[in-house]
Amino acid sequence: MKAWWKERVVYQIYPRSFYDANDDGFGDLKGILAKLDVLKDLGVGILWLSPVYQSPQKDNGYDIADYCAIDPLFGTMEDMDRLIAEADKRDIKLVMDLVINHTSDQHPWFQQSRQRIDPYTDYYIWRDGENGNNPNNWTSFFAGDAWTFDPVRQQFYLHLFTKEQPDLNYHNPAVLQEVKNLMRFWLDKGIAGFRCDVINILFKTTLEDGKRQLVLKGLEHYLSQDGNHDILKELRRDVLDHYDAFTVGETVFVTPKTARDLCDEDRKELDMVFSFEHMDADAFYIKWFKRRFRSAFFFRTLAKWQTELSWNANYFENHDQLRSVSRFGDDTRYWKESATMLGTLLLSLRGTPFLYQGQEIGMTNFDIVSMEGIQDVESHNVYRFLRKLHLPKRLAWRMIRRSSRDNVRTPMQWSGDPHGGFTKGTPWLKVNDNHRTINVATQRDDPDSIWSFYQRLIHLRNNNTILQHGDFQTLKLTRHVFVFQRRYEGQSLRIAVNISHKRHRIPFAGDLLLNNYTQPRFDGILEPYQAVIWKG
Ligand code: ISL
Repeated sequence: MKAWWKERVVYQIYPRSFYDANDDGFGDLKGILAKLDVLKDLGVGILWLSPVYQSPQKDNGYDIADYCAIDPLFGTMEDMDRLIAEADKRDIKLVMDLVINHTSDQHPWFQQSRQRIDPYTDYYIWRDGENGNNPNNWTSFFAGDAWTFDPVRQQFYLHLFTKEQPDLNYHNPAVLQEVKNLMRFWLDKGIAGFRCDVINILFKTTLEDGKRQLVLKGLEHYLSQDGNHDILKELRRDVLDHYDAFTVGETVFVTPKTARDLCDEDRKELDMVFSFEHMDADAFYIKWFKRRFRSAFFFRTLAKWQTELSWNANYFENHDQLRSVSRFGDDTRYWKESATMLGTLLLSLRGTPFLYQGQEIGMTNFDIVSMEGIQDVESHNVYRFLRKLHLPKRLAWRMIRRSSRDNVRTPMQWSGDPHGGFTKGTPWLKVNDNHRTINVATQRDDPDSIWSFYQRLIHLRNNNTILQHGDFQTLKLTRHVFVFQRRYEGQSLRIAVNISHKRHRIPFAGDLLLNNYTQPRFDGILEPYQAVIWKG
């Protein structure tokens, strides 16, 4: 099936860090509006906005207090309507974040639920504890207990994330009706679909104790349960099928098998899912407190998912992960080469490519120097947890520095001006000092920049049916080199990338369609971090 969402490149916007039009230090909807032409010029066809709904912002909007209102931090509903209309004029589709595993504790549903006001009494997961203890041993994704006692209701409620994010109760059919209504509200406004937050953990089959393990106790009782599949099928049947909408699920701990169960065409649940396995390529070594990138694992995992799923949601970065050029590339000596190599790989895999803001200029991890500079609620929770385990401050900070989501949330670097041209006020999170050299303004003027390379790359993908629809075959996969082929209707393209500092010789050659070095013909030598695409 040739759906529109297979042919376009998605660009994720993290609104609070994108562009600040009113100089209060936070990015906003008017800021996105102001930059639409730049995005159009880059060539992206779908924008995914991280949450802009009304929220106390405990988890930067992933704690929603009103699904049908815009948070004043980001603007008004009028701004949103205008953004939808202006994007549409430019043939750009807008996708919103759908966060329905939990709400904010400030949501009126929760406020009424804690007072046992019907029909909200059972909208959340409430239980008595025994002798003042938690109802079970489950732990939260953000470290610590998954239960908090509410003094008003005199019961515990479940929260798989922060305590300000109570989990909804999908054993109550009224909750799913609410979800359908809010989805229709946005689809009727003209949005084109949803990125569905932690969408495979909605249904808690039982509340029994979880297996004994260090992290995430309880997972087996709520991960990709049958009840979850039923919910997704119902949303598809009753809502999504009535619109030309698409969904991408953020699905934690999926394997190719469980992913297929969620997004195979005949299952009618989600259109595609984000998997996480390739993100394990730089496993954390406690002994050295160092990240080590296993490039062969990275390539092998990508190839495995390419082969095992008919369609993937491909990404190397998002608002929860580290900057890919710092993580999988070399953000100093081969900064430009590795950023463009990763871009080439991402956009030539089979599936819908997702870029995260700043990736197109090679933004790097943050340069924050202490815990005081960190905003991410997860980092603070984990830090507290590590300190409780008596880890010395210096080591705990080192762990946070290497993993904090703030690495990727520093404001977008628009120019070499103060605060990277992101705001004239005080930014909510410090802008990386390297904005003086790494920024959009400089790169858009330079045909040899990462931004200009991405523009050519996106243009190529937007206009090439082989890259959009072709099948995938690995031709060569070593620790440093990945060569694969895409074929469509009797034509094929070959792609080769080198993810190392060394030169490599491979038994291929051809006239190049795209190259992040300068030679017009490929003679089989791959320079450090070189990426090439040729017909063959
Ligand atoms: O971010 C993670 C690790 O650093 C993941 O465990 C993450 O919490 C998980 O992928 C779920 O993420 C999503 O839901 C969270 C929110 O904080 C994230 O920003 C969102 O992407 C709760 O809504």
